[in-house]
Amino acid sequence: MPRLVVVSNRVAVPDPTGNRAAGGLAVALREAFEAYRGLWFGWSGKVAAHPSTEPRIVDKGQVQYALMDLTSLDRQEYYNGFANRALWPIMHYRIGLSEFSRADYQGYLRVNRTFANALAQLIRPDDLVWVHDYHLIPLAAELRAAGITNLIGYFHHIPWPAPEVLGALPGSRELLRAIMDYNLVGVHTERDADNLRRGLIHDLGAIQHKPDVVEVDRQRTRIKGFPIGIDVGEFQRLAGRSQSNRIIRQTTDGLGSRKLIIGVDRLDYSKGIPERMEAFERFLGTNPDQRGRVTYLQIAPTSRSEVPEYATLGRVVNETLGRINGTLGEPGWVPIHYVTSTYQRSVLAGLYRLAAVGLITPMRDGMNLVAKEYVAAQDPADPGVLILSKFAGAAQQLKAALIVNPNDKIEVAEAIREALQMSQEERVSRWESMMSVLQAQDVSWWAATFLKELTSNKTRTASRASV
Ligand code: GDG
Repeated sequence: MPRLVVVSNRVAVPDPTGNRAAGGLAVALREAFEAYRGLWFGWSGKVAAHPSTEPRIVDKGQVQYALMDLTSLDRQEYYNGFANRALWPIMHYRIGLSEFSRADYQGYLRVNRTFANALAQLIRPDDLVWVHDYHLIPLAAELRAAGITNLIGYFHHIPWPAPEVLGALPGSRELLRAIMDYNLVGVHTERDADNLRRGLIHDLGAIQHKPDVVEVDRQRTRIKGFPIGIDVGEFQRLAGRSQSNRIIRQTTDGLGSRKLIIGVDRLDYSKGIPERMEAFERFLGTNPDQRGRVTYLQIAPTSRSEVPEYATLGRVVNETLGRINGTLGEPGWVPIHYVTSTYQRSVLAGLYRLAAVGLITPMRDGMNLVAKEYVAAQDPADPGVLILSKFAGAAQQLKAALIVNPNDKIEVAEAIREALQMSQEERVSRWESMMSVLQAQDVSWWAATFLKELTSNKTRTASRASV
């Protein structure tokens, strides 16, 4: 069995008590690491004045963690700068928010090169290398330059935009060129895969072979949709026993007979939080009988606070929230509860289950795991209703949700009314249909399918034909 080498911007090392990390990627890779023995390489999250060019190795049973520190300039240019201020907005179709700086781009390339050179020393001939996310697009090209010929896969966790959008970013052709150094590229949806293939054809003159294989300068790569899933059983279990939790009991008592609408998102402009609050305001305006009978809880852990656009978003959310609660609230009833703390997964699962409506309306999202977690956490006999943006990758799978355009506040407001009035029979039928998708394509399926495709002969023979 080959060893699995995972590379991601941040590495989730289990805490000293041995508890397994609960972060998204850690959960997603848990079973893959159990199947393969592995190494997980990436940024420690720490900044040092003179970081070592060799990783710090932490051994935890099946998995070895290889941690690199960054300088504060690296963090500024690579992470806050190019990855989060230039690439993230472009990938989410927000050209106007994208701040390109050549210095940041150079920093991004520099960190990718440093990581590749350090990682190249650790890679063994049969290792399977799996790189994650937009921070590390040039990593394979740098690994190839360092002489690594192993199979290397890349999974892109956020949307891949249409070529006309990506083309607005200086350096986008180089990023596309760097994609070709992977043997397999995974995105969440066929729409994203098609955007990437079209970009390669349009900007690099790639030739398309089979529907999912493209070739540039006699080098081939396969690009496909692999929708990420969740650990369905985990959320069912956590939600099922959540009633004993203090926060869940207090929330239940506080609600009384009121219905709960829930939104859970990192505080990020791609998630459509102010727009969603305004849609809820519209719902209350057009359904005055609902005032005092429904509460919207928005959990929004603060994220990327060193990036100016996120600070601006924080202010916009506070203003929108203040205005709505100020104008529509009453003594004894606050329309929107807004919290920026992070909750334990067990609490989150309990809150999902309490909520009659999951209101998940990103302006763009690669997949959106919250939508899936909300569905998995429901009581099978009396499930809530998912309202889901058509611009979340999850909408391609969860077709039994109420699918909305988050730009259309009237449509979202009407979906809220429809969800609150929906019969139990219809709720159960929609929920069952969504659960069957979640169970068929859960997180183990996702990792296993990607890795199987990466190791398959098909990929091997179709890739790097010229090398
Ligand atoms: C990126 C892509 C893609 C949130 N609040 C708390 C908390 N969370 C957890 C959720 C969920 C995760 O964070 C968020 O995942 P999403 O998928 O919704 O969004 P991103 O963070 O933007 O993730 C996205 C994903 O990568 C995977 O490929 O789906 O499109 O943007 O799991 O539960 N967890 C805890 N407390 C919180 O307060 N414990």
